[in-house]
Amino acid sequence: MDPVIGTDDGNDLIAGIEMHRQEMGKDSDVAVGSLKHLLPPLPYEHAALEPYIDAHTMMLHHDQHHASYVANLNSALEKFPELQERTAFWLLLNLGKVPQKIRAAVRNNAGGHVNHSLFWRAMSPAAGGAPVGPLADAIKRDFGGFEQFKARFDDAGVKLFGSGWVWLARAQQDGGGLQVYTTSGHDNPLMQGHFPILVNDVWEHAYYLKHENRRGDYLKGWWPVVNWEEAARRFERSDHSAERDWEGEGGSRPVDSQRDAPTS
Ligand code: MN3
Repeated sequence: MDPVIGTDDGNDLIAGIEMHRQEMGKDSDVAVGSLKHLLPPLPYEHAALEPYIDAHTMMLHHDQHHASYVANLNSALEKFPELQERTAFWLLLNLGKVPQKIRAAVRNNAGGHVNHSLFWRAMSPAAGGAPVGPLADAIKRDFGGFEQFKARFDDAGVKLFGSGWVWLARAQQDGGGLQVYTTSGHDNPLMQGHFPILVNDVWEHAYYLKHENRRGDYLKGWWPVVNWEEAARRFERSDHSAERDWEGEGGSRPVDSQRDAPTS
């Protein structure tokens, strides 16, 4: 797949790499060792999603769990400089090009990094309500209505055995219909050619402090923090994107490349 990223975010990332290469005065095939995956900052305070998601859960979830996926991804790539400049999304979509020795670690940790990056942005303080516009129309068309969609989403999340994620995703084939389903571990819908629109984390670490074993309560109580503006943006973007355009959708954010870019 073409490694060039077709998004604004990606262009920033590529620009950062190019600046670094120029500064280093090296050929473009020299690996950029300093371009490590970084933990993106939460787009709001830890306590911002209270009372729906408690601050302590958010602190552990972002500052510890997500951070550990980033650290483990960097660690897995340490001896493979040729892979270090790839985005987390690229790695996830090109596991066949990742050496067998680190493939499972890359799948788990690049996936964890990408999915959590999407997840933080899927939520927002003072959010909730219902989607409007083309996404609302598509939800009505494909699920019969917003309430039916939510029931389907909650049901899928409850029924997932073990750790994973529940998604609203859009197929690229078959008319681009919306689907609700789960993935295990940290797999992402893009791995099966579906564009992720909305996601909730149903690993126990996402809800156990507040809801203990009651995953259904967590799922039902999550809707008031859903960022429908972001979901609508992703839905509209999915109308006109090729697979290579999706790489900037998670994992590597502009803040990452800015941090990585040399400060001359
Ligand atoms: Mn999680």
